Amino acid sequence: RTYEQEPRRSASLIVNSQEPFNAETPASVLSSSYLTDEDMFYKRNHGPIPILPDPSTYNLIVTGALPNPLSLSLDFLKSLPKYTVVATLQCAGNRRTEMSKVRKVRGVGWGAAAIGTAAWGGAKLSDVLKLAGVDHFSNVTAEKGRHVEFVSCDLCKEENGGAYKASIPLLHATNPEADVLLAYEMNGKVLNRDHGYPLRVVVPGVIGARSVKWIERIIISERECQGFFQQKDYKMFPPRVDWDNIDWQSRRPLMDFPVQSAICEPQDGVVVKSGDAVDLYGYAVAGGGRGIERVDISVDNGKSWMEAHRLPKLQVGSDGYEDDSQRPDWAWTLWELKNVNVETPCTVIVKAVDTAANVQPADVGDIWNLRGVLNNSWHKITLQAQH
Ligand code: MTE
Ligand code: MO
Repeated sequence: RTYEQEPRRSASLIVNSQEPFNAETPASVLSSSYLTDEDMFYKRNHGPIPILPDPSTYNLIVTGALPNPLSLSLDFLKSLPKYTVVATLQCAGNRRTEMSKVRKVRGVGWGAAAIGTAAWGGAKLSDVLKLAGVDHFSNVTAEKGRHVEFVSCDLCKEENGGAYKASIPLLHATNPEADVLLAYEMNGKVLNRDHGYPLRVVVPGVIGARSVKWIERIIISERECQGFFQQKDYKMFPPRVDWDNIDWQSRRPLMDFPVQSAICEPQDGVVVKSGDAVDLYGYAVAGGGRGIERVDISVDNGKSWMEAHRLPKLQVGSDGYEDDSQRPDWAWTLWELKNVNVETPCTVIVKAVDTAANVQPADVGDIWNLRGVLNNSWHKITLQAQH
């Protein structure tokens, strides 16, 4: 298949690669609304966008090591209890370009906007697996089942022309509180082609690579997915490992993303008169359902710190949690710090602390890895002096 029937896209996206289409949101758009508009949401692809048959003929196959294999129509999936989960999706390659400045890494370059937050609507994967006979809370488990593999239908060169696929552990998939969705809606609208129409997986708190779009098949298996993206990509290596001495099997596939934050406004490199006040805006997010405890800002390259104001989170639709304090934190915190006097030129830094007291590393060099994944080092911009 070729790239002749790609969907129409907003001209305001920042395109990092045309074929496959990889594009991110202008940073100032990210911090301007809690939910990211579908058209402006980052798009991360490994092949052409598939063209799906009539939705009335679509069937999701649930098969493998489980008591009752299923074939489910879209109408049936929509008849199951519907949950709306506000969750941030973040590519493991977010902020890769900064890491490449230390030493070149391999992969599509991304600024700080390979991330976005949407209200995802759909059925819970745990409900579907229960129908297939696998229940998190009883002794009915899949025979030899340890992993849940998601198989798509987009064809990628990394899979030698085969479909994109990934897996998550069975215990994660069957846990209703992990809120893993089979989503058919994004921000209250029918999921569009770029984001997985008619059905995609959303694994909240986990790197975007496991949230498989255009899903066709779910396979319960003894082993984790053996595909390229699970085994030979999206793993983190120490800085000493390079392409000539890499042993992919020595590391596990990435799951939860680490605590992250970025300054979305002002833009890096803008001119500000010394002594003037600036307004700073950005996001902070933690993986694994953890929230953001604190956002620290420095305008003197880390000599002193101020605390940013964390904006209230948005909750839309029903995610099934009656009590706010019980709800896992799957979505980012937008923050602002207004009226900050700056002596230019200066370096502005943001770093966040999550609810488990995890902090971001100061130096990108310490976490350098050859694939340029999980760059969550302190995010910095410079403000130039006026001449
Ligand atoms: N699913 C399929 N079928 N094909 C893909 O290329 N890319 C993954 C994931 N799911 C991908 C996929 C990656 S790496 C990311 S970060 C997210 O989708 C991006 O989702 P988005 O394009 O909806 O933002
Ligand atoms: Mo990704």
